[in-house]
Amino acid sequence: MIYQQVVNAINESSNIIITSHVNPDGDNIGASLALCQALLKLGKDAVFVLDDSVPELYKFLPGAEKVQKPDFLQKNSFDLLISMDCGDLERLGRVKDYIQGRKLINIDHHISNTKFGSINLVEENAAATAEIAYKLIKSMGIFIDKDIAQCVYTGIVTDTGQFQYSNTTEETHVIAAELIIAGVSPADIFNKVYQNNPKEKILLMKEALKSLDFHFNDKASCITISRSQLDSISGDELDTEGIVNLARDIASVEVAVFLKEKEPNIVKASLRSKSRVDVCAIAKEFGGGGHIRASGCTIEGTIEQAKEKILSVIQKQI
Ligand SMILES: [Mn+2]
Repeated sequence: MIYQQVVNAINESSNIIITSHVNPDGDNIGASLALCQALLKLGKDAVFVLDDSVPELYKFLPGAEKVQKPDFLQKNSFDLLISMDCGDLERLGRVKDYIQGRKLINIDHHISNTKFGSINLVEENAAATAEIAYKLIKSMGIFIDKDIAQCVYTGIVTDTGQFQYSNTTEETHVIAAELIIAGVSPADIFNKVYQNNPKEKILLMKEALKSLDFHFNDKASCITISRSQLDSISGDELDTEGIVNLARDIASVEVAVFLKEKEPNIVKASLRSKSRVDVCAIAKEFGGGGHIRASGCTIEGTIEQAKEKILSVIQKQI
């Protein structure tokens, strides 16, 4: 069985690198930190290497202060890489440069996963990669302490939209209950993750909402934000997670898009749907991917051009 293959590969290795995708979120940070701590308990030399910064929001998670940048791989030897929550090699950023000829375990739940590992533990029906990490840690007989439990719980809560989305199953809730038994305080996690926004994030939402418009009999909605709007609110790269949900959570809307101008002529699109449209298929048309109800891609052109391109693909599906 695939879990046993992963366990065997871990048992045969001593210096293990855990890595994950750029533009991190609660699930990839939570799942990676959980597995990293479990492997440390197993006596492995395990390090989480990420080609990005841990978002401020998730710095409370145990182990977040020990995350290393890819230059760590230049200076240190390792015998196994484990990629968490990453659908394709490109999203590993500069870590990709270090995988040639290495044993690589790919643990993920994205439907668009390209199975790039030497071992692929990909469960498309898992609500979060943190769920898979939890099952793996349990199968290795490692005690799930409060620290590990907090990381897993945060991954599950964020990737299920606080247990709202259709990926939320009976198993998700059973695992969540086990994590509470292990010491997690749901109120504490929700407070830290959802009631702790920097003021700038809400100001950014206010600015972005000015652009909200509707298409195809109000079944699609779109929010955009330009580079200059972003820069006018903060010099730092602001967290834009959650903005697309403002466009989605409207009665008539089935598909919502959020377009962010990353740099001139590079637009990052986030897509959400409620119950019918496969937004992973839409993202794939632009070289992106993700899940059926949540996906993303990058489109070349101005915001206006990107909007026109993506709306024309949405029109065919809606
Ligand atoms: Mn995930």
